[in-house]
Amino acid sequence: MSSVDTTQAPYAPASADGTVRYGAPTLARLGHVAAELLDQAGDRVDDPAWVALARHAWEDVPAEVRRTVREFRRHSGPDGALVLRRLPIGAAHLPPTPMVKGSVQHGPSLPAATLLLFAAGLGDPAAFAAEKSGALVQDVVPVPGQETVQGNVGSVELTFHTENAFHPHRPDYVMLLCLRPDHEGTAELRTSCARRVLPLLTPGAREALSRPEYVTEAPPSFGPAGDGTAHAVLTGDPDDPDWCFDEAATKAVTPEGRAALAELAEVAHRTYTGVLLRSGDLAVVDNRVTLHGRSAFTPRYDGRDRWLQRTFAFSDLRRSRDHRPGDGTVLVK
Ligand SMILES: O=C(O)CCC(=O)C(=O)O
Ligand SMILES: [Fe+2]
Repeated sequence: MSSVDTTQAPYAPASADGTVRYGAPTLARLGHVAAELLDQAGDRVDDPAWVALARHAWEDVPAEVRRTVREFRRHSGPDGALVLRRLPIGAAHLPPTPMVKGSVQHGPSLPAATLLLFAAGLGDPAAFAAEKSGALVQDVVPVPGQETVQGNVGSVELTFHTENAFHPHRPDYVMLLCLRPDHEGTAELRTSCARRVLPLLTPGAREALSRPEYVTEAPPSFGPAGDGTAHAVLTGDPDDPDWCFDEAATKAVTPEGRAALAELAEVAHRTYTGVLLRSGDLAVVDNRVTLHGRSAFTPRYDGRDRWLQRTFAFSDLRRSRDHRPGDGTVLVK
């Protein structure tokens, strides 16, 4: 007779493609909680009072959804990412896709309410002053003239990265909520998890990646280049390490390190998971163990382009307290 080890039970009712689809009653109750939260909003998404209401409202979210998130926090699974399909975000009533750099969601909306709810489930939301003015809900949209930028304003392939890899208080989770897919429906969010990639690396590469022989530059918006303190790509338990790597910004300072990064990038490109996000799909990336990127796509700048909204969640906000004046949600350095 087989026994069930509940400590190894699936962390979510994920289907074969690693995504979660709740039944209609659960989605309706979740939508009701988000709509009620929206009803209580003031005029700003970033109002600490609304963030507090979202935290309280998380307790009213259906238990099935809270359980998925709780289990994901404990262990983010072999892919280190979660995709919750078709959340109710009022997709029929969306304004045109924004087209400017630095665009953020200032006014409360159903998607913003949904992101703040899930941020509360994962920890607490916060953002960086140097990025999209520190707004908690940021637009990820293609911007005319920025096509080739290695950032979320671009539309060429966005290479694999740990979000804010250069920062000591990078987010634990990156949430990306799709409001509108790209015209052709081909833009895929790509994720590559250390738990999948590391077993495919040579022992020599794993060892080199564990030595502090890499430097990751901050983007210019974060102020003058720092001293480029060397860091390791892999840290923690060698059997299940964290990794920190940005294909476009992390450089090795030794020849062994360069070879290890090349091997890592090659395996990541060969084995990643691609997800086509549709309206209402929420991707949650465990930024400690999973890199993300995006395929190229063709924007039309007609108000119907791809539109994601992004919120970062921190599982222990206290750790960044000295970066957040007044215990607010904005990290200023
Ligand atoms: O556009 C995407 O799917 C991902 C963009 C991204 O990496 C980000 O906004 O952090
Ligand atoms: Fe990113």
